[in-house]
Amino acid sequence: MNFTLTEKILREHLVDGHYEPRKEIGIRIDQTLTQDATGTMAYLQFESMGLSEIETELSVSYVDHNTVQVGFENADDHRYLQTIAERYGIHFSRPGNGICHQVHLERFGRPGRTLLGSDSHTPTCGGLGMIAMGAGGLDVAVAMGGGAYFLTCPKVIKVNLEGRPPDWVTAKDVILKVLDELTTKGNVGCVCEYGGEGARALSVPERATITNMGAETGVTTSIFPSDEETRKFLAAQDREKQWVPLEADENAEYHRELDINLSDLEPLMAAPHSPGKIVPVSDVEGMAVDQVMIGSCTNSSYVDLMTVARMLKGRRLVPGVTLGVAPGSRQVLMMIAENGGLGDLLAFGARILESACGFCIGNSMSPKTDSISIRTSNRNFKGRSGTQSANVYLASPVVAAAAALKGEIVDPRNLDMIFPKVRMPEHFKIDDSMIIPPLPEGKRAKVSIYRGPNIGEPPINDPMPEDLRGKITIKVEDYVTTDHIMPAGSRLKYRSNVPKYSEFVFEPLDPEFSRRAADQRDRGIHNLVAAGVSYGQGSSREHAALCPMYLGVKAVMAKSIERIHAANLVNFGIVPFTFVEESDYDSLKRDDDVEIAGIRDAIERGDGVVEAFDRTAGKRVLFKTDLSERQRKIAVAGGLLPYTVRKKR
Ligand code: MIC
Ligand code: SF4
Repeated sequence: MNFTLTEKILREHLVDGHYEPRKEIGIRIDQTLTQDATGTMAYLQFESMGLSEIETELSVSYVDHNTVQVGFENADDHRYLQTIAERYGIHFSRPGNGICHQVHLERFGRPGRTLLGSDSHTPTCGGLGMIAMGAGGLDVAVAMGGGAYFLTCPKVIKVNLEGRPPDWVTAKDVILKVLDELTTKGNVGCVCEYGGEGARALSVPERATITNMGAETGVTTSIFPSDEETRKFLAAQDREKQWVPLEADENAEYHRELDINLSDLEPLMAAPHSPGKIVPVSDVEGMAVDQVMIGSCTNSSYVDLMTVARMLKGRRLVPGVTLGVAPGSRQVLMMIAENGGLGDLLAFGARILESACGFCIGNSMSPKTDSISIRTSNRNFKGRSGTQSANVYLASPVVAAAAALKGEIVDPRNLDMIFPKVRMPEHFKIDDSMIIPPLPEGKRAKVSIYRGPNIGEPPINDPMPEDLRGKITIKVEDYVTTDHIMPAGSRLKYRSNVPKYSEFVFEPLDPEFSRRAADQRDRGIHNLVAAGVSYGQGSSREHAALCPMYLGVKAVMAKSIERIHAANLVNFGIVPFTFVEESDYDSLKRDDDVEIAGIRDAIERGDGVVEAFDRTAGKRVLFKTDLSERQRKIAVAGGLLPYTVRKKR
């Protein structure tokens, strides 16, 4: 047989179903990761399901998102997570140890294994030749308890990388080029598999930049072969024994092939307000910048930061610009501290931030009104930086450093400077003292779990009603992201408190939504959301389904819905409908009364097409539900939690 690398690993992990195009399969998950902003809810749900043991080879709980700790909430969550880890045999990466994806790549990711993480950038570890996927916290909780993870057999896109990138062109430009080709829509259910001589020449951290930001195309994951470079990286992390060679069969067939010649690439940027709005840096040269932020799980490796340090060494920051640098992990920070890179950054005028998500999630370093901010992160959705009027451009560390040097956007090829070629070290500094290993089994039961006042019980939904009688409570446009549905930034600290966090559902689009929805819910009216294409892009945050569920949302009616978000909707008992005729989107108006008689039966039967009646417009509208049998049962039960809990009884 001629298998793609993706198919090989998935087949090896198959525990449910048959590997056939477009069919749902269940796979065994070897490793899980959670981060604090999604993890608290994931573990609360783990507890609610009555799961008592971790059944994975390895599960790690990271604290990297909510580390600002204004008020007691974050610290309470951290303590809850630490005691949960002790109780259930989970590794605990303490705050300060780094961003989950960077640390997982350094210390835990293994070629050929499967990883499920409650964060959409979990595919970062695809750079090590593993199938690494993002999912909602509830799916991760189930996987931790030994349950299968369900996905549709993916369509595999082969990305052939040929040639070598010229000086000043980096891995970030490769993924920006891929985004330019694939765009941010239409890739649901696909996996990008990289290969070719150009791919072989990239180091693992460079590959990880590419697989990380592959998330922005909407693919399920991205993967590189496990080869000599993978062995080198694992050896440099003292983990050579975990290396296995892995690649696709020579005659494997792909859904689509994309050829990129790295020698032809130039420095690129993603312009406001989408990671898919790609422009050559040379097109925007000369634009004054206010802020430069270097870090995030996309570009905060040792090589990234040392390259920046070399560029800035001996120079001074211009007065009109702020520069922030957040090393991706404590390993990176300690190494640049020891070799003088950190001193060079400080001398230049950089503000050194904690090894955490920080600015990327908008909970610190928000730029000024109407500013231009150049960032090395992966998302520039409007308002994500914490400043609604800011214009965020995404770029490589060298483009960002060039902007910090000049106070304006410059194509780094035009700098009067030799490209500082920094190589990946042969040995990284290994110090895992900020990762607390699991307690011995005999000691776990005695651990008492800390629950501060910020930790609430996860709400459990009612089963789906027989008939749906609702109102279009909000109608939104195309490309609504989870940042629009459930804002993070200053609202992040309420992640463990669903009633409070629910007050901010759709806040950036319609601050009155939450009040209106709660009021309708209390009057027995079902809330409905009408949406355009790619609804739920971006993060894996299940709160974008959980909080609407709490407000009584029963269905989302969209032109298309992104993979992780659609799965999260089902997991919380909200039906993800898509229009049979997209033009019907235009006829639905806010506040229309919409009925779906016999919705429960229709979902149970799985006819695929459901008829709704818009009473206000006096019009019938047809919707599709592309749910597997398992998902239909979950939706009817009101979500995965009631489904699992009732099944157990
Ligand atoms: C993000 O980058 O948007 C986040 C914050 O990491 C999210 C997770 C979350 O919302 O907690 C993600 O990417 O899944
Ligand atoms: Fe953290 Fe940003 Fe990466 Fe999300 S994208 S995990 S917020 S660094």
